[in-house]
Formats: sequence, C-alpha cells, structure tokens
Amino acid sequence: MSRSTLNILLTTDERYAQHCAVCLRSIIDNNPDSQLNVVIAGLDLSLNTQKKLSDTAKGAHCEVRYTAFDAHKLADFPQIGIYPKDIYLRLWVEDFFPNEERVLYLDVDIIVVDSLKPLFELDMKGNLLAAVDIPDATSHDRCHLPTEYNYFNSGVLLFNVPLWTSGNCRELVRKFLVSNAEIALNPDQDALNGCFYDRRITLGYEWNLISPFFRKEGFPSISPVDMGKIRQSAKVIHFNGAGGKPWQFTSLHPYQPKYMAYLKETPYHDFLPPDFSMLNSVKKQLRKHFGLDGFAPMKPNELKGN
Ligand SMILES: [Mn+2]
Repeated sequence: MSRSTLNILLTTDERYAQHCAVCLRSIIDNNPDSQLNVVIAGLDLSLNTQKKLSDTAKGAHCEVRYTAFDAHKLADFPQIGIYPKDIYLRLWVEDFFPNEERVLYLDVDIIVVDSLKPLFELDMKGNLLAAVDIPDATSHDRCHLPTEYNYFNSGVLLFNVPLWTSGNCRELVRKFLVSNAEIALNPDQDALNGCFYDRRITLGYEWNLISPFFRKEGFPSISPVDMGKIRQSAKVIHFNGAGGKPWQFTSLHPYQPKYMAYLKETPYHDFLPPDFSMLNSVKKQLRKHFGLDGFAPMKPNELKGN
C-alpha cells in the first residue's frame, strides 16, 4: 500500500519564519507514515530564509515548495486593525494546490503533536471547510452569525479545494470584509465565519488547542475534568493570542519545552529568546513554584508529541 499524502499549506513572513520551521518540523516528526506535500507561501521571504525552511525538511518524507506571493493580488482586500494583509494568503489555497482535493491550512504559531492522517480520512459530508469551535465565543453579532452556529478559529482549516474554487469563495470573503471592515475585529476569521458557518463541519477541540485550554480559568462551559481530558487528547497546539508565545523565555505554556525541542531540529537551533536573563530565569521559577503563571499544571509525561 502506498503512503498517504498529506497536503499542507503554511504561510509566513520573515518575522515568523522561525516558527514556520518549528511547525514544519513538528509535522514531520509526528507523521512518519505519511508523505508530506507542503507549500509555504509568503511575501518577500529572503533567499536565506527560503533555504532554512527547505533545509528544515531535508532528508525527510516531505516535499516543500516555497511560493512567493504577489502582493498586488491583495490590493482589493482591506487592511484591518493591526493585522498585516498576509493573513489573507490562505484564501488562495486553490492556486497553491490546483490539483488536490483536500488541503490543511495551519497557522505557524502552531505545533503538531500527533498524526494528521485522520483529518485526511475524515468524511467532510459535502462541506466546504472543517474547523474547531472557540468555546463560549461572543462574536455572533459582529459576524452576522446565527446563534445556533458556533464561531470557529481560523488557525486550523481543512479545505475542500474544488468546492472552495467553484463557490468563488475568496471573492465572498473579500466582499464580506469590504462591507464589514469597521467591525471585523479578527478579519479573516470573522469573514470565514460570516460567510461559511452553514458549510462547515466541526472538528474536536484536540485539533486546535488554543491557549485558554491550558489556562487555569479555562472556559465557563467546560468542566475542569473535561478540560483535563481535552488537554490530554492534544493533536494540534495553537499558541494563539498574546501572553503564551513559546519563543518568549518567560512563557510558562506547558508546551514551551516542546516548541524548543522541535526548534533544536531546525536551522534556527541557535535561537536565544530576547527576554532570556538570569533575573527572568529566577522570576520564572518562582512564578512556576507558587502557581502564579496562570497555566494549569501538566506533568512532562502528559505532553504529547514525538
Ligand atoms: Mn495563530
């Protein structure tokens, strides 16, 4: 039997290239039985960065293609808030994978800690997208999202590419953004929710464990016991939002050591977090010791990932 092929889209700029390499390495290490077909799309990545990204996959069961994205294509998309326009690159999925039916887009503030194969075997039941809910989200009014539908995070998106193409979906998203530029706080995410809420299936939380799942306060609608179970079923860790980025030395996110371990396997292995100092090291230990870090305690053997 031939190996299954997993089509994966990552997008990055120069600033996030290191995290892109870490994300890619985590995918490779946790998917040894699959052939990986990866496209990295970016605006103006230097040749040196492109080489580092392809070196990350050297010798692995992984083909990496870098696509330089033409910024002119973004001209009709509004720039909203602090978000750079390259958040929209995922909307060109059919240009990056013209011959594939299913593609998984991942944000690069993510590490993968288990096989992604189940996503490629999943019955999408004729839907356009699969994505993970954000529990207790209060974004419905903003996105014109009917209350019976949940709001999803756009950092993990499984695309049915032919449906995306035939539905002219990128143009629908653009129109939504142009008419809602004042209210779209999370631009691409709000627009994808507003446009496709009834053409999406829901994936389990384990496929996009955003940072609040690791925090003590958690979510009002999920019991502490269930939170623990969800954490232990982790497959994709998403270091979303501020305050938990694992490349900050002072972060106490339980998966920070895993980020650092995958980093060691990339050409960025010499990275030293800018906030590293003896003083911060002591502070970090104290915060951890006294449970002041805001994260739920996890033992090293509870962490997933090769
Ligand atoms: Mn993200």
